[in-house]
Amino acid sequence: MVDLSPSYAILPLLLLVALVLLLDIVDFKGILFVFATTNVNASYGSPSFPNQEIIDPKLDWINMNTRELTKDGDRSTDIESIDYHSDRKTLNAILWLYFPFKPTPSPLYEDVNYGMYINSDFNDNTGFGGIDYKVEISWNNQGKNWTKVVEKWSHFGGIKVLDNKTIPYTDFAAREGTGGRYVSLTADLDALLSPQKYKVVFYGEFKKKDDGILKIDFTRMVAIPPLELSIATTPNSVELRKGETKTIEVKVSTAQGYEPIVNLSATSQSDDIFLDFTQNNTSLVPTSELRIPSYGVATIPLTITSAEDAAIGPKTLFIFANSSFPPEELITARSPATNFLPSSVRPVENIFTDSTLLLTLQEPLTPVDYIGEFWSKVGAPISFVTGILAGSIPWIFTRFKNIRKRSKAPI
Ligand SMILES: [Ca+2]
Ligand SMILES: [Ca+2]
Repeated sequence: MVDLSPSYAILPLLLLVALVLLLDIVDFKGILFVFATTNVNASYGSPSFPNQEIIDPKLDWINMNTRELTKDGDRSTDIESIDYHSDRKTLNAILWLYFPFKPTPSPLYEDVNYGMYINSDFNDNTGFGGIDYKVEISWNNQGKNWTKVVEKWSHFGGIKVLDNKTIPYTDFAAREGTGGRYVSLTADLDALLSPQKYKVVFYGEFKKKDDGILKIDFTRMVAIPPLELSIATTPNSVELRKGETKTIEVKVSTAQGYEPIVNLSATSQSDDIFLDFTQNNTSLVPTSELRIPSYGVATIPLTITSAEDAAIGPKTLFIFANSSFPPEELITARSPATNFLPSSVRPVENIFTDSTLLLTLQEPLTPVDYIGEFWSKVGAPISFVTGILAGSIPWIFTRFKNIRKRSKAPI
C-alpha cells in the first residue's frame, strides 16, 4: 500500500476542483475544438511560397567522367535560369534554357534529361548523398518519346520507382518551331510525403552515344521555404539616460541547416548615440560579423551609449543584417572554377533584413530620483504580491463555495 500523507492525499481533490472550475468557465467542446485545430495546423505539410528566381551561368556542364567543367555540351540542356514556386501541393519549376528545347533530340544522343533532385528532409546524411527523391523528364531513344519518372533514393543508392509514365512533350515544353526555350517541371509534394523544409537542385543533362560521357548542368541548390534572416532585440525598446550605457541582445535567426556569415550593422540618425556590436570599438556605424550555427539562431550584444550632452527624446535605431549564402552545389567541379569562370560569376544568394528599435533618451537622474527609483523597484513586487493575495482569495473562495453549493456537499 502506498502511504499517502495528508498533504499528498488532498492533491487529487484540488486537481478535480481546478478541472471543474475550468469546465465551468470554458465550454468543454470548445476545448476539444482548440486542441483539434492546433494539431491539424501544426502537422500541415509543405510551405507555399511565391515565385523565386535563380540565374545559372552559360556553358557550365560537368563532365561526369572527369568531374571537370566543360563548355562542350548541347546547348538545349544549358540552364539559363529557374523560376519556381509552390502552392503546398506541387512544386512548379520552369527551367529556362539558353537554346530552344528539342522535342526530338538527335539520334546521336543516348540520353537527354531535365530534372530536379530533392533533399526532402534538409538533411545531407539521409538519402543518397542527401538526395531523397528524383523527379525527371527523360528522352527515351528507343521509344522516341518522353517519360516522367519519380524515384525514391535510399542511403546506399537503392532506387524505388514511384511513378513512370510517358507524356507528350507539349505537356512540359513549347510546341516545336515556336522557339520555346524552357522545360516545365512539377513535383507532386504529397507523393514525397509533403516535406516541410527541403532543398532542390535542378539540372539538364545529356549523353552522346559515341563517347558515353554524361554531362550535367546543375544549378546551385535552393532551400525551401526560401531562406530568410530575421532580427529581434531583447528588450524591443530601451530607455536610456544621458551619459548612460546599456547593452541589449540582438538575435539573428535563419532556416536551420545553413551556416551563413551575417554582417550586422546598427545606426542612429542622431550622432550623439553610439552603437557598438564589438564592445571594444565604438564608432558611429559599427559592423560585426556573426556566424549562425546550424541550428539557425545566434545572438550578439549591442551596446548603446549616449553622449553626456545628447538631446533627450525618442530616437529610432536601425539594425541591418545581410548575408551572402555561398552557393551550395551538389557536385563541385574538380577543376578550379577560376580557370574557367571567375568566382564572381558564380551566383550567390544575397539576403537582407532590417529591424528598428525605439530608444527613449531621458535626463540624468538627480539624487532624489535615485531614492524614488529605488522604492519604485522594491515597492513594485510587494504591491504585486499583496494584490494577488487581496484580489484572488475572495474570488477562489466564492467559486469554490458555489461549486460546493451546487454539489450539495456539506461545507
Ligand atoms: Ca547553365
Ligand atoms: Ca536527405
